[in-house]
Amino acid sequence: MNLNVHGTTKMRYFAIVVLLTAQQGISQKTEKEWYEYVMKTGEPCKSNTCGLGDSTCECYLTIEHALTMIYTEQGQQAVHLKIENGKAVRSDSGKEFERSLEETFILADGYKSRIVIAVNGRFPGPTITARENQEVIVHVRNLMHTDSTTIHWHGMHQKSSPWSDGVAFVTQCPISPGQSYTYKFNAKPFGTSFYHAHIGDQRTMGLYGPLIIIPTPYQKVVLPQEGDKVYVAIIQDWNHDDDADALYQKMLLGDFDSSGKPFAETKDPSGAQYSRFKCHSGLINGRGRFYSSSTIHNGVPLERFEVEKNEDYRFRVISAATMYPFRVFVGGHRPIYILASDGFEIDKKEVESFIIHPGERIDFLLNADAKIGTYLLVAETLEEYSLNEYHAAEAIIHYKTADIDLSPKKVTSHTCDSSGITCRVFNCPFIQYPSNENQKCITFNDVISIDPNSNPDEVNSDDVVEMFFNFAFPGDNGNTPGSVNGHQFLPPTVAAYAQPDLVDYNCDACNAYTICECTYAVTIDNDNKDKVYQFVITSIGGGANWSHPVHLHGHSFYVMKMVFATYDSDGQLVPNGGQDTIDIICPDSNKFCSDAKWRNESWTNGKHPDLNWHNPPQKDTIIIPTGGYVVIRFKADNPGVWFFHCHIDLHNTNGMGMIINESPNIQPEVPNNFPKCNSFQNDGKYIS
Ligand SMILES: *[C@@H]1O[C@H](CO)[C@@H](O)[C@H](O)[C@H]1NC(C)=O
Ligand SMILES: *[C@@H]1O[C@H](CO)[C@@H](O)[C@H](O)[C@H]1NC(C)=O
Ligand SMILES: [Cu+2]
Repeated sequence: MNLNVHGTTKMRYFAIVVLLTAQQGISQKTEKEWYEYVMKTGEPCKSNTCGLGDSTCECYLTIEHALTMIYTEQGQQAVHLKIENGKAVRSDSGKEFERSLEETFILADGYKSRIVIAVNGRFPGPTITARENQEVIVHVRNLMHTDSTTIHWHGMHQKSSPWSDGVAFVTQCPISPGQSYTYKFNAKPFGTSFYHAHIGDQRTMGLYGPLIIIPTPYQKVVLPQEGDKVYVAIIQDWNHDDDADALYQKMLLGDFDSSGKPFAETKDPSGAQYSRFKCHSGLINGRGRFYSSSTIHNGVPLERFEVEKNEDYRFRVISAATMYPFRVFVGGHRPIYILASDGFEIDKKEVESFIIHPGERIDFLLNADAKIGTYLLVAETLEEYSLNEYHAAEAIIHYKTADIDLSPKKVTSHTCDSSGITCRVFNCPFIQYPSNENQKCITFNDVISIDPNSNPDEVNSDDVVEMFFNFAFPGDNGNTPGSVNGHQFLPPTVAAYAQPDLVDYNCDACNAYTICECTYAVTIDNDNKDKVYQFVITSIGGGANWSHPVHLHGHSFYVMKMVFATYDSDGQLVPNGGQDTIDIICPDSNKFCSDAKWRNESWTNGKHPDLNWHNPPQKDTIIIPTGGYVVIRFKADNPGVWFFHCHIDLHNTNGMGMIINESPNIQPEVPNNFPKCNSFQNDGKYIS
């Protein structure tokens, strides 16, 4: 270019160069540079997005394998870490690291170097914080070598974007190794949510992270919602030994020690069973301590929450667990106050502790009113196990002005004596603790919604469609797969939403008397009337004995009623005391309960006489207590193909899930060029 000929050209050129320079570092980065940039900073989203007044929230997630207890510095040999006095130090020289660096280490429970899936080099993944109604854009890059992946945005309704729900083979094809995919969805509803892998058992490997949606400023909500008085604690049950597929095999076949002795399965305090998945330790925000006995731990540095005396804090607790429910309490602090569940605000409830099941989120308020010092936030599994073990996730709550104890002793739970205050425990999967324990269960029947987005009138209709779904392990000896109404879920081999014609939904071979494997789907709202649906979700019959946290995609539902089995005064399940002998009939003699009905015919079509119409709470994941049932309602106003499944990862992969195909005639078209997957088989023939 001859810059001397036209002065104006030169000026314009100059202006463009200045503009480019000013924006360098923000909008001029290539996609690859953005992925690298957010890995370095630890903040997953572009800095000029996600704020108040921004219309979008744009983030980058890199998924790759990583090892725990290893530190790698650019251009240097990797260093193995060991634990000393509540710190992670170099195992060769014992040298300590700066705290800010130590905080980025992937430690898990410090037991040995075990493989995990990291997001942006972190475990768990970084928190994405968006604002209600923002368009969330998340670029996901899969750098794992052998595994494909997808990410589900747990709690988001995905209205008008059902293909962005992230369920492998239901709403999309998996993202293959080396490939990237961009999710786009509206941030709704507000509250505490999370993102996690939705293929196989990858969540078990650590592919999860918090997703927080801040309400718009005009919403009437309980504060704080953001800032330095809000903390996030994401919980997981941790196993040392293996990767997710090995854990699945062990659930099926048994888990044996080197002498050939099988590990015992554990039970909850009521006698309900858990499947074979050994919880070696619990993690909060990726950190936990391994207890080699009931009192001796290995001192792994825990997540730290700093508090100031007499200030109130909101803790957003998320369960990313694979299997176990956790009972959460704060040492030295009682009561705590429940503020929200699954993102929905509820009337403040005073409790000693609460129970959180896989897939649930519970916000609580802590008043930091104890003597200044170091305390523990504790989440103990509900398991009953041998006296010389302890399965709990812990994090430090530290009063800023106090000296810190980096390796505090285990905290035993509060005493619940009859002279003092009975311990109120929120969200038990059973109706009562043994009567001598002085602990009282508060359930979702006792909760009042105060969420500004709740409107139970929308499900108060005389024209209700009622359906029964039994989540259980029914079957004959040797063949008792996880199933819904006796259907073990067979995932499609294509992206079902985008390629409905290539999915074999035929379940004709299944009936009330058989257990079978097929792609179980039920169509709702076929005539596009936004009808009200009432689901009666049960865990009854011969395949009961486990409680299941059931999650519905695409909706939040109103919890109209939770009904439990029969328990004796010691809080033990009574044999044959399930609701299939009380409110419900299973017509099949096998007790598969795939075709359940109300015993009292006048209850059919949504006429259960005892539903909760007093501001029922809204949720998207609810525990179905063994032998019991839960009645939920929602309005079918969100066309899409929604997965409906047990949120225990290993139960889900075993087949305890199904598809709700909502308003198929008006489902929105996928975007142009939406990735489709080809099956190697077409019309029953292999393509060659
Ligand atoms: C369920 O538990 C009861 C009582 O503990 C037991 O008798 C029954 O065999 C169990 N059923 C299954 C399917 O494990
Ligand atoms: C059936 O339910 C109705 C409505 O709750 C009740 O009035 C009636 O007594 C019940 N019938 C029986 C046989 O329990
Ligand atoms: Cu389950």
